[in-house]
Amino acid sequence: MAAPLRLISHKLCPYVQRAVIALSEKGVAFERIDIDLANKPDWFLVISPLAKTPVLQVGDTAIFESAVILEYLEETQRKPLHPADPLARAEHRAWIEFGSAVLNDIAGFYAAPDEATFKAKTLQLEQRFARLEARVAASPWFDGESFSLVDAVFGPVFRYFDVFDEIADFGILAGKPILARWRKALAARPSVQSAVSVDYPALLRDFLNRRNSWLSGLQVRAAA
Ligand SMILES: N[C@@H](CCC(=O)N[C@@H](CS)C(=O)NCC(=O)O)C(=O)O
Repeated sequence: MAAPLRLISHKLCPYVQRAVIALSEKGVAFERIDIDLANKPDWFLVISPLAKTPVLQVGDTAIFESAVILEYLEETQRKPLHPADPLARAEHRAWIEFGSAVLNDIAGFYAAPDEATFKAKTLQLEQRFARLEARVAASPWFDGESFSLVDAVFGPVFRYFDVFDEIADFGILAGKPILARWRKALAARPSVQSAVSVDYPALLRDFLNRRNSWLSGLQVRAAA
């Protein structure tokens, strides 16, 4: 019998979400345990060498780093989410890395302490998405008819913008019709929707408020 899978998670973490989406697309049963990253449990620090979510526990083995978790699931579970062709697969892995770089930029955007840094991060994000717009040629998914791991990575990326858009239009995704279509398709995908709980927007708003960043100030003013 296969070892049971437990995903150590956090309610907002986009890296967790990509693993949850892959598990759900593959129809794999797993137990999700959400922890408080502001108050990490001792048992989590014992199993997680980098003290970050996600961690996939497979029996007694703890696999950390979301990209590694995705590859492990790809190798052990049915319904491939990577292309079969090695070159296409390598390119998908590269765009998964790109997705992680975008997540770092998003963290820089919401944590920017002052207007100058905020504007620089906004521009950087706009340029990243312009690059992505030039690559996404297919429909409805990143590479056409088959939902892939790249789609699993960008579902959580676009989800941030559902909350950012309530604060203001920062112009980051403006004039990018291919990304607009892709974002819409991803938001309607059941695996993407169910990777977070219904309180995700409220939790994200609260998280952003507590950053005390330039964006936090804009959010407070937008809500007033
Ligand atoms: N490269 C890691 C990034 C994971 C990551 O940054 N997780 C965040 C939450 S989304 C975390 O656990 N942060 C806690 C901390 O840094 O203390 C991956 O792909 O799994």
